[in-house]
Amino acid sequence: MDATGADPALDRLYADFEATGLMPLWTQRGDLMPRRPSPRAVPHVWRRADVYPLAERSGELVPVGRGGERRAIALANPGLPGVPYATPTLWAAIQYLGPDEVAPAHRHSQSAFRFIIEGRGVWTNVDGDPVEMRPGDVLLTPSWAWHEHHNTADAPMTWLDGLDIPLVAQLDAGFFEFGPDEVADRSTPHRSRAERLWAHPGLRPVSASNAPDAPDAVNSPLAAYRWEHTDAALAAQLELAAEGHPGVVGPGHAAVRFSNPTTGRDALPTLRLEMHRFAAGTRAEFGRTVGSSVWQVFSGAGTVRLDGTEFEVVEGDMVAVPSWCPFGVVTGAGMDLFAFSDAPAFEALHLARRAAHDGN
Ligand code: 1HN
Repeated sequence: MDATGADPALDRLYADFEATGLMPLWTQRGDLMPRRPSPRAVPHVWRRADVYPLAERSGELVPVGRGGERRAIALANPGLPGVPYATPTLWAAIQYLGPDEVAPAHRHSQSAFRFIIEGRGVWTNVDGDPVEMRPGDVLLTPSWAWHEHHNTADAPMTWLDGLDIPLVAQLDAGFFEFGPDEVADRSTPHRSRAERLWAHPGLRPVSASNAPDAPDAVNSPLAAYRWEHTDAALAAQLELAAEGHPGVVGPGHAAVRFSNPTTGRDALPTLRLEMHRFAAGTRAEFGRTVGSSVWQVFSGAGTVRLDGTEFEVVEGDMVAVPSWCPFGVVTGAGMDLFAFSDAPAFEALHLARRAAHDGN
């Protein structure tokens, strides 16, 4: 069926469709139902060496406070012009907080986490529980939790923020509320109350009100996942593999998922958070996955392969992997990669799908 016929009656029909707020399927079926995902987002690498100096310049020039709320600079995928989205579902940003600065309290329906690659001295207060931010840690800010950040150090601190902002925007599900202007709690405990209650392997507090089927059990009660635990878990996997025991994802490839201790599921309902360790000389193929992800090199260096193109990456570099894009990692001396993805949302919607290799 030809939509651009020379027939004046047909032209009038199309004009009347438009005037009436209608669009015929036959002129656009291929875009509505591609044979396989054809993302507008492109594979992309943001270099720490480019991004972090710009965050520092922002710190000198742009105040943080009520209104703007956060000095966060989003990774904007070149395939998604005009929006601050790393992928169609994921927001990723570098946030910069100077000495003595405060990012004021607010809450939103979007789920968030922080991943720290360097620096110390910032506490994020989540629903009244001050949580220290240290390198290698993953911190949660579940949907609708109040949160503010304050820097107690005399040096600035920078970290990665991940949120499900684009997904929530597409679903028209966003809510936001300002909190009080005054910092609720400037105390600086090394262990949050959440960790004191929950960070004991395999030990669930008997008092715990959040039963696995309670509505609030979709969010992990553990406010922080500390690097010492992540590192020990990854090291143990590789040691076990060297002793001939199971546990690794594949040869030289250890990984852990940050999970909700009340359910064993993902720590947040829309975001999957993982840390991957690739031993020296590892070649790992992830194949294709429906849904997108963002990766940040925590330590080491290596090569990521995105749809056949190789990019050298070093500590702090960030990578966007679009849906169905073949993805692989090759390491020389070894590399730790933090990853976050929209996988739980796709699994909940029964849209998750994988292909082992580059085939369709
Ligand atoms: C937010 O609340 C944070 O709490 C970071 O640090 C980035 C981007 C958009 C909207 C809210 C944070 C954000 C954000």
